[in-house]
Amino acid sequence: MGLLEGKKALIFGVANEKSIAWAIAEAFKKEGAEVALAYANEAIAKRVIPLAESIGATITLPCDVRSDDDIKAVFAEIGKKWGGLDILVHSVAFANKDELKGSFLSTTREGFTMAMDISAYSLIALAKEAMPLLTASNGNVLALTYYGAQKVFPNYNVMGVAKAALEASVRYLAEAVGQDGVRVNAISAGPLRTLAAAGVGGFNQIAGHVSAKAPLRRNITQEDVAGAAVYLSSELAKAVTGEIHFVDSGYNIIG
Ligand code: KAL
Repeated sequence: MGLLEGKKALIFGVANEKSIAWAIAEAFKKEGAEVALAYANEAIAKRVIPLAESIGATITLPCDVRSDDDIKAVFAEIGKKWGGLDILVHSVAFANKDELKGSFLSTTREGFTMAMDISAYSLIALAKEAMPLLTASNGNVLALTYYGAQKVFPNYNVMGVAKAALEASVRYLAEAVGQDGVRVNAISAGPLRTLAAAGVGGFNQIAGHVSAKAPLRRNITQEDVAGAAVYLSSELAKAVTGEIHFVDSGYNIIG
């Protein structure tokens, strides 16, 4: 028996086969869950739909998380097809490339608003629409974050502020939905070479520092994150909520 046998999981944020969300989808499937994928736009659909088919995920839905109408449509469809939901995964973030270099002082109002909307507010918007489906099964919500929410890293800039808002939102949401039996947690993953990391400066230096200084003296893999995602979404973690759980080779404990 898998740890997620019979559970239904909706995952936002698969962009390609290197996505953390994709490793989570594969691990969930392996543990017996049924998986649906929501994708951001048509360009991404071309990659996501074949991936979905490869794990027998029959539900793939378009969703721009900036649109309340898109979000409503996704959960209406999940309600119609599944009648409930056990697991919601939020693995979505975006900031304009211009904001991810140079001085944080240059952050623009537009760039700040965009990063906050897509990377932090969207968790609240998704959770709100998912709640009627999640309550029936004591479901759970899982978000992805990065240590740049808590400490300053070069180039992470406005995304660090957005992740700080996301982490605080995890705690406030956990309090808001706990009385309905729903849990909310985040995984703070170490540096991973995903599409989001591509073309942004400073990644190699940060990854090099982790492999030199982290207690485990290595970088993590997408599968390392997926393992923690399975645990947090399973009955094993039924008393765990409002947590930011580091999967980072222990890097965050080093001073
Ligand atoms: C300090 C680190 C080095 C990298 C710095 C910034 C990373 C920001 C993450 C953010 C999500 C990246 C973007 O939004 C890129 C975007 O401007 C252009 N890319 C895209 O549009 C692609 C096609 C799509 C798929 O990407 C998105 N986001 O939709 C942080 C490193 C060490 C850890 C990382 C990468 C953390 C993280 O938050 O991803």
